[in-house]
Amino acid sequence: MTQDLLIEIRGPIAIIRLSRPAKRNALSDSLVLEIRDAFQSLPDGVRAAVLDGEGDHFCAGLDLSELKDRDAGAGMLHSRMWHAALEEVQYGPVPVIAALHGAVVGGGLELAACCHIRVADETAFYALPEGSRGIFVGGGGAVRIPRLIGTARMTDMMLTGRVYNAADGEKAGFAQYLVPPGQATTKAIELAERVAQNAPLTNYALMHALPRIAEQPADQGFLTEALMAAIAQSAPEAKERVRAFLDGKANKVQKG
Ligand code: 1HE
Repeated sequence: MTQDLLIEIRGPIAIIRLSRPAKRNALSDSLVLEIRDAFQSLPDGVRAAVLDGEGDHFCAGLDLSELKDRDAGAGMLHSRMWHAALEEVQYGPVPVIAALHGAVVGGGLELAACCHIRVADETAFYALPEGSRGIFVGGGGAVRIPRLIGTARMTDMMLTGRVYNAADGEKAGFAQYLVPPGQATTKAIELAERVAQNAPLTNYALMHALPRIAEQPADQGFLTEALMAAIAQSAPEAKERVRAFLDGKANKVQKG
């Protein structure tokens, strides 16, 4: 095991940092497994996580130096290993906010896509160089990226090598927040602190039920929604929060 992933626990927030800047945080097999392990073993009190990258770039994608000499069977198992690791991020214990800057490319974009919120600073750029390297996405990107930006945009990126800058990337749907250079992690932590205050069951529903409902036919989705709503509202924490509002003790929604 290497030390290419740094984990800092700040109260209810875990800050998880890709820390291989000399290789632009390229994702070696060992780093992918470290990410899996980190999300599998977050301490109990953690309620939200921030994922960012050290140096000038979030992540340069798959470590291409490990790609050589892999046959078809090994290639399939390698892709499945990525799937298993990134599922731990998407369907792990807490919402994850990605703080993006510089290159968010290839497998780095696949990693960002499995997070629940993406904050990008104005240096961020998005690309899928797999197309020009003669390979394909293998870290869940074929499933997750079209859900962010649409199949047509992803096809164009891979066929033509198109690179989206931060502003166009936000419009296309890569990131929900765009901030000045160097501010992505600060903004992501601020959002994580808000997320950490939610009832855990609400966060669970958003992470685990919402994406499944989105994949279900409408009649099944309505039923799943009703079941999840009933479970969430029956938790003592939900009752306390609703009571606090009715008693005038909770915040009103403020105009945006
Ligand atoms: C790497 C990698 C890497 C950098 N694997 N070593 N991803 C790509 O095709 C993107 C490849 N990388 C780049 O296009 C650029 O490196 C960046 C735009 C990200 C950054 O540029 P720059 O000028 O800051 O850095 P650099 O000089 O290109 O790279 C610095 C070092 O990092 C250099 O090594 P050095 O030993 O010569 O110092 C690079 O070789 C190394 N490096 N990126 C290995 N990706 C689950 S399937 C997913 C499939 C994919 O992700 S394919 C897309 C792979």
